[in-house]
Order: sequence, then C-alpha cells, then structure tokens
Amino acid sequence: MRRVIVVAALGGALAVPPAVAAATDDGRPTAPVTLSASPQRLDIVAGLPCLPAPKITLGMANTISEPSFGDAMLTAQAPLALSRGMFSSYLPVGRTVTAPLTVRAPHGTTPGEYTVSLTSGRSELTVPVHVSAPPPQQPGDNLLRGAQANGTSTYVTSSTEFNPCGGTDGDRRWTQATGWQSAGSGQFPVYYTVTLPEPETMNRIDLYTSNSTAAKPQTHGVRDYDVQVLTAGGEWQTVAQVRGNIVVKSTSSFPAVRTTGVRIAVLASNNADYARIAEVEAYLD
Ligand SMILES: [Ca+2]
Repeated sequence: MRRVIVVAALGGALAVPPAVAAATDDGRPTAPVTLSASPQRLDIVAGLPCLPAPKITLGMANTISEPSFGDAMLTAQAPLALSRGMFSSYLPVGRTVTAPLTVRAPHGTTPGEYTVSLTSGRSELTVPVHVSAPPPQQPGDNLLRGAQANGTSTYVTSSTEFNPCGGTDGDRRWTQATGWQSAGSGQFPVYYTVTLPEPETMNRIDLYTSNSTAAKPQTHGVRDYDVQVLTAGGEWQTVAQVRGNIVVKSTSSFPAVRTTGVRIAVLASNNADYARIAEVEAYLD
C-alpha cells in the first residue's frame, strides 16, 4: 500500500498538501501526521536541574477525514535529556493534540547548538536547542538556586502534588508548585537534601517555611531542624540547630565550610504533621 507522507512545520513555514488516507497491510486505518513544536527553537541553560525550564508544546494532527492514531518518537542529541521519549495519541479529525516536553542539559554540557527530533513514520521535525553555560556565581548569590533536591518523602495525592525541586527553584512563595512538603503525617525526622555539582563555600543557610494564609509559619511551619553539610569523608555534619521556629525565614550562620551537599533534618513542625519548605538558600557572607 502506498503511503502519502506529509511533513510540515507549524508556524506556516510549509503548506499542508491535500490529505490522502492510507492503510496498513492489515487494514488498520493510519494517516500521515503533521508534527509541530512551539516554540520552534529553545534556549536553555546547562545544569540547574531544579530551576523551572522552558517547555516545548508538541503537536500532532492527522491529515485525513477520519480519526486515526499517531506515534511520534522523540530523540535528543547527547547529552540533552528529554522528559519523554514518545508521544502517542488518538488523533480526532480537525484537531491538533498537544503534549509538553521539557529539555534539560546536564551540568558540564558544552555550550552550543543541539537538536531534538520528532519522528513519525517518514515525517520528521527538528527543533534546534541552544545551550548556554550557567552564569558564574557572584558575591551574594544564593548557592543552592536550581540545585538538585530530594526529600525522604514527598506529599503527592490525586489532587496535590509537591516536588522536591520546589525548595530550590528560586521562588520563596508557599504553593504546591514552589514548595516541598513531606508525606507521612507525624513522621519525623525527615530529610531534605540539596546536592551541588561542584563544591561551594558557604557560612549561612536561610530556610523559608510555609507562609500562606492557610499554612502560616507559626501554625504549619517547620519548628525544629538541624542544618547539616556533607563532609569530604561523606558524613553529614551538623553546623547549626534551630529550635522553636515560628517565622517564615530562619537564618543559620556558621563557620565557613566548603561542601557539595546541604541537608535540612526536620525534627518537628508546629502542627506536628508534615515538613514544609518553601525555599532553602545558602550564602557566603
Ligand atoms: Ca521554592
């Protein structure tokens, strides 16, 4: 069976020819698809895995007058990493189905031009990706901004989804999208760990806890916690202790240390349920 392949880039660069239906040898209706991506090129910064990244909206549409199915494979030029490897969907008539795609460049990626490719049958769309080096740290910068973060547990339900990255995303607001909350009510201690790709020297940690109308620091915030840093020997060393906290921002100062890891060991919250961290920041004063 002869297939008609359509390749088009959304945005009007290529016109879509008149659609022609096709079929596989087993008779299942298929169709050439139109692939699209918006924006049509992406600028990203290497490293900083917990900083919000710009998204590409992928689009797929069939080109015939009856519903069909489409599968698009996604590949990225190394060392870029994609949030998905495939985009598959039922394709109703006359509607473009979309899906989000996040592209990350790991720490150490050589700055330059890279590509992400979408392929469906013989249809192919290439999205150029420009990778920049992260800006060099300046005096007074938060050394944990965008760094990889993990919690021993994270509160996720069908309607509520926190992410460990919320505590290092550079946003001090307390929301599901910009904070981290532990799971397991009353289970302490819980640990919130930030990992740096290169050692940094710091002597102050600022912790911002929940600060919304519904979750005030004095009623829902972290009350007792230890500030720990990773030693060269791989041990967690406590450099500061906070007890009885009732404010949004608590500051811990300590003799300067050079480390690749910061850990907040939360021992208690003011309502004894979960640990809530809106942001953790590290500085060298
Ligand atoms: Ca945050």
